[in-house]
Amino acid sequence: MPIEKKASLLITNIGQLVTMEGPAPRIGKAMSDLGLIEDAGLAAAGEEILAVGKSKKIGGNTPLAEGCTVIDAGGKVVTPGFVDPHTHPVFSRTRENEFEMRLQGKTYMEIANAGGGIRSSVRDLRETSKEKLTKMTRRRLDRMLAYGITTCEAKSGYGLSTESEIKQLEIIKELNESHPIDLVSTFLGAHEVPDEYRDKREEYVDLVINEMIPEVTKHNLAEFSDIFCEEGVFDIDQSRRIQAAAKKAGLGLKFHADELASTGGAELAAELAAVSADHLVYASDEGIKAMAKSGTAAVLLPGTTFSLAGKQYAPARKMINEGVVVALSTDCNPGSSCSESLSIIISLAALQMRLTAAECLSAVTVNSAYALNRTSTVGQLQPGMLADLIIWDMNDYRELPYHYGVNLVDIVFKRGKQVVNNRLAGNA
Ligand code: IZC
Ligand code: ZN
Repeated sequence: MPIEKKASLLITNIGQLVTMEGPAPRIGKAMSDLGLIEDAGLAAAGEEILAVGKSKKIGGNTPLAEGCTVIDAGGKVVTPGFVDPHTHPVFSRTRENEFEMRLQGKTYMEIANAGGGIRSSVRDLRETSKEKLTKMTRRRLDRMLAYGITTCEAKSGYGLSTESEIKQLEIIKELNESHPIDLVSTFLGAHEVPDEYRDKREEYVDLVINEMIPEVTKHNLAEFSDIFCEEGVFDIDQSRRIQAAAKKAGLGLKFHADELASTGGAELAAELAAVSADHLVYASDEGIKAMAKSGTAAVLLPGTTFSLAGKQYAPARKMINEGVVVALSTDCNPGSSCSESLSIIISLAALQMRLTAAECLSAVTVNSAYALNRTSTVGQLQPGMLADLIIWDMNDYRELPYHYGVNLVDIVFKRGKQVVNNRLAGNA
């Protein structure tokens, strides 16, 4: 078949090309289908993929533009760039002090109720300059990119006043424009009740609804609205009020649901047709069934359970059996999951939730793109989609969960441009 556009990037001799061609999202058994092409090639023109197929065909048929980057992948694995659908990357101080307190027996909620937790990050963020926060966040995004994350959701939620929430969302906007990673912005004004509203919690709910949501949408600073719907934070009625208002204002919905206790968060997310409900460690059977019906993605965060030294992980197999769209994320944040690596999350999902390597790959590409309303541009390597891809230092994709705790990403392309080269000397 003749190809009209000229390639600016040509990769040949790919041992396993994970295209994820097929349905988006992947449900049930389809999660195991990677659209795998062996001995493959891939061509891109500018920001977009031009063609994928057998190495000989792509290498032989593709007209090359002047200065085209040509790479021999040496039989290695290529996958779509990872899509991380749940992160809190804009924060100031890290909270390793709380990690130590937990090792000594305190729980996440005990620390939060004593004034630590999210509220301590709020105090820090409010007194840190925008410039310093931008610089700190940029370093975290650099690390994510080095681990192959090319699209990432980013939440506010450490401001908890109109002004400081806007400050965070403006940082996300600025970094979306200046950093290679594409950021998807989420307003999380209902992350916690800040210090100054502890004895008038309903007034804080009113502030989120009547002032923050209108201000955020007026300036077009977010695509989604999220809430920490949890015992002792925002209850089901408050969550319904806030998210119904956000939906009315045109925002897509996400939930922190059933993370530490079963409160009916999954059911509420399904009722309001949320795009995703996240955590879900204690989601009820009814909640899981309701999410399958409403098409609400389950974004699972095993790094959080791991980092909180929890014993119970989200019931991923049950969700897959029930037909829920399952995605995975780092939950990168200073309190409960301080990591920029989706690779370690994949190992945890395999070992603790019994996902296969193929299911994990679906969960960090096509299904996580679905959890961000991005299936038309990312998560699959198909002609016309963004040339976001990872060349791995591995010959079989199943090495991904198995070879853990190290970065096996070799080269990352974002929108057709090489943005990371971790290649070890002697591996070229
Ligand atoms: O800063 O503790 N669970 N939000 C909900 C978090 C954890 C982040 C934090
Ligand atoms: Zn979170």
